[in-house]
Amino acid sequence: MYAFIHYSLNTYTDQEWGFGNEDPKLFNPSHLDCRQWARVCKQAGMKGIIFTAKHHCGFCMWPSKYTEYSVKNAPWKNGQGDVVRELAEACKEEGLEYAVYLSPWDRNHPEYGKPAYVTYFRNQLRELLTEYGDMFEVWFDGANGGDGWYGGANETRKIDRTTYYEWPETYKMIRELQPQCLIWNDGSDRGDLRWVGTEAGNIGETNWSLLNDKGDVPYEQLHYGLENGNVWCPGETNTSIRPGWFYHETENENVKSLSKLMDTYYKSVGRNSCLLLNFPIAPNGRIHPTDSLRGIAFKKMIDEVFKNDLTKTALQTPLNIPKRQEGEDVAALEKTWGGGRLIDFLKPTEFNRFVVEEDIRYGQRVKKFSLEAEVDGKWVPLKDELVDHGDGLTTIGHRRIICFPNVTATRLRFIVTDAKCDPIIKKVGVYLAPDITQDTPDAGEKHASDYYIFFGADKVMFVTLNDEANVTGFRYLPPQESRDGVVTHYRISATTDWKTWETLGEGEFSNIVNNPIWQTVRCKPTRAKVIRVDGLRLAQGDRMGYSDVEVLTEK
Ligand code: FUL
Repeated sequence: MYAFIHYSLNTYTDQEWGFGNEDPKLFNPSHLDCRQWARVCKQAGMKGIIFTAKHHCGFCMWPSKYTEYSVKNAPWKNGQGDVVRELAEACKEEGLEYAVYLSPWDRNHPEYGKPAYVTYFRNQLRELLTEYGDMFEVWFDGANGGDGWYGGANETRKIDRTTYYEWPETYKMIRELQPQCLIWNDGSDRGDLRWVGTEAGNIGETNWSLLNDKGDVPYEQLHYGLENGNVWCPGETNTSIRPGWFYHETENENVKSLSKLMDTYYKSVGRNSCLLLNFPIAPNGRIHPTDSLRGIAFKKMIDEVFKNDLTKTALQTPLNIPKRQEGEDVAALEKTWGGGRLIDFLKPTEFNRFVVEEDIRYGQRVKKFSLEAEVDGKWVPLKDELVDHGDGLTTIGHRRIICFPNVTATRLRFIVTDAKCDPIIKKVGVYLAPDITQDTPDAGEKHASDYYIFFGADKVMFVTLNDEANVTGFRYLPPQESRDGVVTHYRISATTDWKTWETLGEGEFSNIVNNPIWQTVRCKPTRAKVIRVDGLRLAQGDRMGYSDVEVLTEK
């Protein structure tokens, strides 16, 4: 597990994607404290931090010599500050690793879309790679919504993701300057690890750490890997502790609950991937207390679940000893347990978690396994309760955690039933996770619609209020199942008489495709009986859709 930190001008404009024309003067935190970030992340069990040195708006959190759009033109520390440096130092002090997110899409830069920008981007990356010590990873986000400020041009610039950034050149520079640094890239050129196709915090229960080195990577491959891929490219599950990546005061009640975070843990770390958990920074320059307390409670709960390995006092018998294969380290093989184990607890024992690890120095081999508990003399098959289909007992890799309801059994039988070649199991563990008794409920990401909603055309939705009211905003929850009908660009207007319409807002729901959460548009109080939503652009399809809407009114 390692942490993401999202912090930029967006923090001060309540946005998820800045347009590139936001004023650097907005950056003036009263209590910016990177040591607080590092302390919180460490106590939350994170081994390192990846920081948004530059997000899509182009504002640099370090005083890059290649642009004026940076902290050097902000009032914070009279333009003398450098957030990247403060964080790199804080990480060192806390014994954490440090890394940066550098957005290739730059909505501020006048040359974006032209070759000159690629040189600029590489120069910035060189600064980051050479002036701040070792980085464990560099994150190149692939998002690109096209439009932006671009130095005042205010236009849409499309790039060819496969050629524009000239990634091979950039990779070469990274390998030379920091050979240990991992490259994360959801663009066309394969990085060292992969996005998992969603920002919701889960990867496929079947999860191969392989991809092919060439070609497009569709959602299925991002999420499940590729069984017979030819390069090692493990998944990194990224998600935020709040609905959004940046801080929004309106989400203070929506910090993920402990149960939700544990679910995320099982569906990421427990499925052979790393977990990259985001903590947004609040406008004062610190992690909000709700987020830090929740993060720390999360780590405590993980420790609690895995405190007592019940196999320690059990008798274990190997069920299949692997045959030696040419080129394999015999000493290592002899320490392994082969294709299965019989675990005898010697007395009825209660448990609900099974952990198994392959020695991935020898690759990922296991395709399928079974798990049975001996209850009252009968073998009962167990299955992963976190999967919707099948038993979920497919692939292992670095670590697999299987969750099931409490069972009391004397023996447990784990058998590899299908593998690419002889399995090399490094470790198994059995645990009894406590119930989560004190938990804050996930504060209502669902909202019951109580409006009369109808469509005037494929991309025009009307929301009728029961009574005329002073409307102060509108909220939209996009379809959750697919990108079909997801509104990316909107216009919202209101009327009391179906004749005169007042525009309440027009703009973009940024990052709505990858992170389909509630979107909020605020407006000055406006008398209304009917709200009209125009889906000016959809992510996919021709008819706009929604999961839910909410009209905010003056109390
Ligand atoms: C996405 C970006 O567009 C979001 O703003 C965020 O940075 C997330 C981690 O990646 O693709």
